[in-house]
Amino acid sequence: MSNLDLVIRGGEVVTASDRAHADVAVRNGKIVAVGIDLPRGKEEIDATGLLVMPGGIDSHVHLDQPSGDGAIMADGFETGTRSAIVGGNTTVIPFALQARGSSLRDAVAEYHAKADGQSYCDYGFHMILTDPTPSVLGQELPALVAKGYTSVKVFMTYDDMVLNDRELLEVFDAAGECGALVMVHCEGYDAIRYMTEKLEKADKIAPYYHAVSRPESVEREAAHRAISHAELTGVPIMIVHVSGREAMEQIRWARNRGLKIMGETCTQYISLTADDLKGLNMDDSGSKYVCSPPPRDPESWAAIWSGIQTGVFQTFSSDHCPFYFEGEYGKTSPKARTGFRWVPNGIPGVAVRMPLLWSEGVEKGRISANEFVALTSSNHARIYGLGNKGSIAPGYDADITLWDHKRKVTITQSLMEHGSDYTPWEGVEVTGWPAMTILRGRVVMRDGEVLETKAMGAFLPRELSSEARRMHGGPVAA
Ligand code: DUC
Ligand code: ZN
Ligand code: ZN
Repeated sequence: MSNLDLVIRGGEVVTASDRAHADVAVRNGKIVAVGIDLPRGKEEIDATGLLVMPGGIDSHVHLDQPSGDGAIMADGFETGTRSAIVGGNTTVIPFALQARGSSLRDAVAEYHAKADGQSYCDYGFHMILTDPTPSVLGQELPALVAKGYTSVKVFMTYDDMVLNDRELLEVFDAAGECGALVMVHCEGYDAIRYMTEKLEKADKIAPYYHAVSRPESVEREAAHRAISHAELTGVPIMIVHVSGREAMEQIRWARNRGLKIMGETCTQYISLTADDLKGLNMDDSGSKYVCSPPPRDPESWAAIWSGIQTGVFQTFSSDHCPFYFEGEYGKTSPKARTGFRWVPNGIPGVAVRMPLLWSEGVEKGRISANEFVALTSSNHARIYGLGNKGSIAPGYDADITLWDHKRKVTITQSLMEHGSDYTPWEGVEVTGWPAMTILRGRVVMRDGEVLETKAMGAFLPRELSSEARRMHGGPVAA
């Protein structure tokens, strides 16, 4: 009797550094061998003609996150993670949001209750910090970091989340003390408010004006401010969802000065434009594309590609932030129809992140397959402290995507398995699609069909960011 649970045979293994025809053997959910002519397993998968890659890790998704203005997210853990595995992902990291006046600990506990038993893939939690009181920064944050919630997001905009400069500095400092990695949403609150009010006075309230209200200069200014605060406190930060040249160049500038700044970009910034927000004749359908920062233009796509190719961006995420288009709580709710200010910010994209990056990146010769793996999996594991994930080698979790790099697919809502009632990429044709998703040695998705594996997804307490520690020239924490 074989002592191997599973052998994936005949495929081409691609990691962030290597590419070779080899078999992969799995026992007890772990990869135990990568080699030629491995012994038979209890289960065998023929991967001939497919690429065998680490399962995608999407370190930026929002599931079941409350929003202040009455909008309700279209995905909880069940549908959001179904959509994730359909897109070739095996781990997601969503956000536990601290509401002002509440404790961070409670936010994390409540989020566990939402996730428990509902997830098709593995998951960790980032925390969103909106109320940095002395006890939150001095006691709750270090205690939670020690328990594996090792990253925290802060916002430079939104009424119910914005932190002022003093607060940002205090969070950076506290994070540096306990080793948390800070993710920063860089858009300037006052500039957006000023623009929004000005546009509203001129009766420019259609969804398109969302993009006009937060131009690249608003993102660039905030990115520069966040970078300066990181320099002052000596703490590494990750600037998330960078949309175009301006903020990208700030990160490049900072890194050239030796500052510890990481960068993330997302699917929408290589594939959507602000013109998509116009919809048909400025009708509400443009709200399907409202997200923050907004998508820009093809010149920005080129700038983002240059940032990807030169290592300014280490991670490529979806920023899956799903809302309904129709109905009472989404993008065309009665309130949202009164002006772009009330359209919920976010779009669903966890299922299309890998196919769109492959199609636009590898297929078009902009990046290698190895870089694809780094951008969609390995770098997320390294930066966010998932030591057992993100590669195909003995000892790693057997989280694997069998990738059909020749398959052409037209993206359509019925393939997405998410809770939203639309996809912003409806009708877009891609080359490259996941044929199978394997979570810790078990097939969870085959040819678009989700197998009955709900509740298999496990919570992942995370280590401190090895990348942040490397950039810091030693431990972030003592
Ligand atoms: N920030 C995000 O990270 N996601 C969606 C909306 C936002 O402002
Ligand atoms: Zn954000
Ligand atoms: Zn986000």
